[in-house]
Amino acid sequence: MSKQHQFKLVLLGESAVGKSSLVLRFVKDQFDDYRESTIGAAFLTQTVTLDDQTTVKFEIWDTAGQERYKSLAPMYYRNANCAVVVYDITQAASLEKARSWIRELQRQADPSIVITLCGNKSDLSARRQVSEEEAKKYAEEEGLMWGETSAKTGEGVTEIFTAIAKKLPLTVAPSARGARPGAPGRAGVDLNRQANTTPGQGEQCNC
Ligand SMILES: Nc1nc2c(ncn2[C@@H]2O[C@H](COP(=O)(O)OP(=O)(O)O)[C@@H](O)[C@H]2O)c(=O)[nH]1
Ligand SMILES: [Mg+2]
Repeated sequence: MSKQHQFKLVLLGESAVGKSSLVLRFVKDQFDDYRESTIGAAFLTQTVTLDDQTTVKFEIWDTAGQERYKSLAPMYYRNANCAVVVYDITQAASLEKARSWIRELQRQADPSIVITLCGNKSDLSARRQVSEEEAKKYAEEEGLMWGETSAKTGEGVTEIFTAIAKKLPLTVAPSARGARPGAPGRAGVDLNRQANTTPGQGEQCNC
């Protein structure tokens, strides 16, 4: 009997590191040089096949990196099973921003969240400011998964999402995952509930 597992995944990271492009590559195998920036957040799904019996469906929340949307992020990561924190290998400052997102996740997200650090724009290695060694070492110290991708060429994209799918605990009943009844939202609203009900209704994607 085949099993489909479902996980919530949130993308975080500085603006313009390529979060939306990564999702577009992963979900539609497309790339667009002139994308409009994400407003608020966008929701998409994609399924990864691990073997004949096992598929993992990701419910992907692509957040906007701009500071003015930062206060919305907890709503997306609060009940996420996994987070992909993206930096741009040609912008050292974007790794600093990624570290700050990771610290926030370690403090505020569910302790079981699987965090992946993703260095995007690997096709621009001639302009590289962040070495593989530096990022990998940091990820190892923090117990994170790490990989480099290019949303432009597609390099590493399927691999990183497949690695996440393999890392997620497939033995837990899907219904027991994600939902944390009674966990109060920081703003006094039941944000879990909102995040659970939004998909399907106002699916928003500006791909
Ligand atoms: N060369 C290159 N450009 C990329 C890559 N990923 C994204 N971009 C470009 O970087 C800019 C920002 O991408 P976007 O996906 O909107 O970033 P977001 O703000 O993090 O969602 C756009 O001009 C993209 O075309 C990549 O892997 N390689
Ligand atoms: Mg975006």
